Amino acid sequence: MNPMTRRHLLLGGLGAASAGLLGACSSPAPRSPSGHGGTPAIYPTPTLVPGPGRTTVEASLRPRPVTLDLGGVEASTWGYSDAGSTLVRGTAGDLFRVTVDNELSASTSVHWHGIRLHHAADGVPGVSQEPIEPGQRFVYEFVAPDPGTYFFHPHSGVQLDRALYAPLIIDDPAEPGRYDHEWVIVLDDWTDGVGRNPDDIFDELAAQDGPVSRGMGMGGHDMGGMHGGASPLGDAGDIDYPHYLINGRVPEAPLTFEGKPGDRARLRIINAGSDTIFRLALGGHTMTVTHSDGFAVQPRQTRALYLAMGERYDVTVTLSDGAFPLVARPEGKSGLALAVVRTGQGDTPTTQAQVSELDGDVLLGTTLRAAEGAGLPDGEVTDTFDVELNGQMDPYGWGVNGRKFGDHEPLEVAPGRRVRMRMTNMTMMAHPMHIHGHTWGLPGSGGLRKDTVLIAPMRTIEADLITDNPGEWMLHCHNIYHAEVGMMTTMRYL
Ligand SMILES: [Cu+2]
Repeated sequence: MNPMTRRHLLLGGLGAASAGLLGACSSPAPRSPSGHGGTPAIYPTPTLVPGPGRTTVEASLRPRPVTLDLGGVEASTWGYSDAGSTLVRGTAGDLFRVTVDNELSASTSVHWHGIRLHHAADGVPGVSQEPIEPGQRFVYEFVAPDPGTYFFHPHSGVQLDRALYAPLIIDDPAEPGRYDHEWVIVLDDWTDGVGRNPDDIFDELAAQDGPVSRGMGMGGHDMGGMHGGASPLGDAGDIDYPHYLINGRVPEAPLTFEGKPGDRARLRIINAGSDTIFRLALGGHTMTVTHSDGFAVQPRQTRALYLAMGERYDVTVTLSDGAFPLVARPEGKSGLALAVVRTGQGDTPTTQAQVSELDGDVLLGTTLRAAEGAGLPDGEVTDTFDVELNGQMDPYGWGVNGRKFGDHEPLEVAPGRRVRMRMTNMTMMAHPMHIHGHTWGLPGSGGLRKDTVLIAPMRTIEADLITDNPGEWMLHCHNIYHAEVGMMTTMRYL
């Protein structure tokens, strides 16, 4: 479905009140989302005022065709800079002003994944803005209220499956920073420019036009193309990628992170993959998980953890003496992503490295608990919505509540409520569900804050949020192919 078709479908479902929102964004000229330039903002925009003593962080993104060296593998793709990626960093309470100049041949957008920002900066074409057409500029302005590890990417087609993503780090002014190194680790599944291109993959899948009726997915789930045996997360992703990357490098040419024995390292780990859940471990080490999707958790030790698409975890680790593989194994697929942590002598780990940690207990984020004071505050649930995840691999089709996006029924809510989403996965595959503009608290996990929650097959997860940020907000699977084929809906209130 092209963006225009989608926009029209969406407009058809919108009431008169919110049509004004789209009207406010209809100017094709470069504009600020804050309503500068004469168009009054529809929503209150207190979040455009920086916090006390905070500053403005300016950044520039130029999405464009680039050729990346993945480590002896050249890939023609689309990126935000010649290096592919452009990290954006500031402090909680800062005003971010990011200018996007679209040098692509396709329209694009930028979504600030996980940030509780005001609606006009959310970066969803057809919902919060017009697409940024080729040659156009769009300026995003928002205040990031919560510290943590985030990232950004287009909300346009399957562009995320190219190199159009980068970390967004929001520092905590109160962070004690008791570590010697901070490493940002980005995981990805890679095909663009070396295998089939993401748009072709999507077109082929979408052409199957499978049903998404309510109840359990009836289509056979063909395990024939899968590898690695059964996973507790059900069927693997839909796509076998030629490469799996850590920080843009194939495992045959891994990056090396250096330290000294006894150093403490903080790893901010982001799964920017489009169709791949990873198990991650640092060989020979135990990690302490400190944050999930930006928010503090009760510290938990583990030797391995799962990262679904769109999830982020911060871990700390005390480094041993030697050279160690940092590995991310794609769940249910063959291959792996690799980096090296070196503090001393030792052979450089290779793709043949045996990392026994990956085959032991693997931590699933929903088993974490919110840190003291970091959970969503308790309160009485005022509205409960059932959100059923439907679909199957063959014939390929994915949806929410028996409908594909465009034909979806928005969750209609009101401001000042505590909404519970009871999300049930009726399919044979795990789906990372992502909410925009809000951070859930999971009542089953002590109020754990998450914006991306992996839901295993035939499981139900309850996720609460407080409606304090008016707008129409996406709720969708972060498998980008599932989302684009229809596994998205919205929640809206004025
Ligand atoms: Cu999905």
